[in-house]
Amino acid sequence: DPRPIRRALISVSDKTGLAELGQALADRGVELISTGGTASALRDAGLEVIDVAELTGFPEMMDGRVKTLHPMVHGGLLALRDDPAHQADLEQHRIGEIDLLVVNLYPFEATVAAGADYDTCIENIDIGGPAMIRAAAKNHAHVAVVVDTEDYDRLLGDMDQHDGATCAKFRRKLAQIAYARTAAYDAAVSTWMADAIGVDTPRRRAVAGTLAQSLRYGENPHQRAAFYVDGSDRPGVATATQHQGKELSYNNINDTDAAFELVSEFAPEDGPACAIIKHANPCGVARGATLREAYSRAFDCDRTSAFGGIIALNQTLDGATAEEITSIFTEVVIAPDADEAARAVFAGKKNLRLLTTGALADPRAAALTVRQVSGGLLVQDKDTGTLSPDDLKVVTRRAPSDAELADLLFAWTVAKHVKSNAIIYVKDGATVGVGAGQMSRVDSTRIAARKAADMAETLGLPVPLTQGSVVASDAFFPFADGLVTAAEAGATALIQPGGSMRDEEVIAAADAAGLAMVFTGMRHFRH
Ligand code: 93A
Repeated sequence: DPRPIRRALISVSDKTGLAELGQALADRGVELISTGGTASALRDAGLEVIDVAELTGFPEMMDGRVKTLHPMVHGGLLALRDDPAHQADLEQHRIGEIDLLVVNLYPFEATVAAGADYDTCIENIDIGGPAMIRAAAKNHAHVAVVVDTEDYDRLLGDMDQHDGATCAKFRRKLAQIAYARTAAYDAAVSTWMADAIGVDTPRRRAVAGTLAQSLRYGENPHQRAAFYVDGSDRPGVATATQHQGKELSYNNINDTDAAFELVSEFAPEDGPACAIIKHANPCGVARGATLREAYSRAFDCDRTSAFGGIIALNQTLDGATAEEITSIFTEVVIAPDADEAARAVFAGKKNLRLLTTGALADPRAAALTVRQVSGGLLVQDKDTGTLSPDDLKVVTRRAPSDAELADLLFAWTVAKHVKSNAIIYVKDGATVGVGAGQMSRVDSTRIAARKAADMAETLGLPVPLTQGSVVASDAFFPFADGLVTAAEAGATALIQPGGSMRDEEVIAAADAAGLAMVFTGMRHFRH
């Protein structure tokens, strides 16, 4: 059912390709109607344009808040062309049909991203644009709606294929894209407002996103993929600046997010810290006297896995650290900033992506995590749980020493970012063994200890670094076996939520091995 295009309403904030589109439509005999800025731009290009104000009989008013909200516009968009009653209404009120709507909205997302103040963001919420888009999309049986400058050529192509008309299939596709745009737009407004006023319940948040990047493929090459952003201006992989290297892949984005979220737990003023991520799990996390030392210590947790990893740093990347990083292959480095020396070092490594975020993420800021299941979405609060020493309950005869306590809290923080079952051995502010994603907790405990033993061999150490370490477990030990394994590996202290039916048994095993153990009363599952 091709529909001819005789009249078009064009109202665009982004004037990219506007003159060319206007010209192409005029060449095809289409009458153009436009709002203020769009009309001037078209006139500047030498085209004839009817002002919306002329159509509606009302001037644009209230700083442009009311321009197109009028029956002359909405009647022209919504009238069914094959319904005699609708046609009678058009005639009675002298409303002309509008066959094509071209709108792109006030740049709300870009305004938020630029750090604009509250009132400026509010003023950039487009009302008339989405109203027209939704009207035209609803009436896609008769009206074509274009919301993206990238679709101008496709529109003209379709018109040329159909003698100046558009085909039903194309209009349906355009309508679907239009609703995706208005849904994402309102979700961005809601997300921004929730951030601005501190709404912290998953039940009152909108979930949608704007396409930021078409990805070459998904987790695997046979899966198509795309990256959507939610309009939030938080520091992170979605808002970072990429300075060099290829486009990020699906897996890169996922891993870089995990790396940056983890390293953001370590405030810069508490000293340098580094996290190295592989397959969304940390294979090394460490503090250091310098950033370079933090990186080296993180690297020494599991040198094998660190190859081809993602590195996140909690301070400005400097030249010495950059130099150290380039000694092996790394996919992505993300940091709040990178100094000139660091950028110069990386400039020679064309495949290495460098991302800067301006600041660390706030690990305590309320946010949502969304996961898809067949037929739905699971939405929950982000895990922002944090502990202070006062929250800990010592359950063993021996209490942890100050040094053990510092390492226990470090290990607990890392555990939050490791897939369950998570077991983390830590010594002197560095992970020395990470057991992740196993179906049984005792296996994670064994794997982490074995990896530490392997590293001791690589590093030529007389004993594995788990000797004299502390251990964190993201959830309670259901049996004593995991704890016994950790004690055999040389752990001296343990942190875990507690709450198992067999807590008494586990505590007794800890006492028998001379371990200090604290309960957090909080769990950090991450599946
Ligand atoms: O302030 S609005 O929500 N009120 C309206 O009635 C309205 N109609 C179109 N903004 C409105 N628009 C938007 O104006 C369009 O979505 C477009 O982004 C912009 C184009 O304005 P101009 O042609 O003056 O540059």
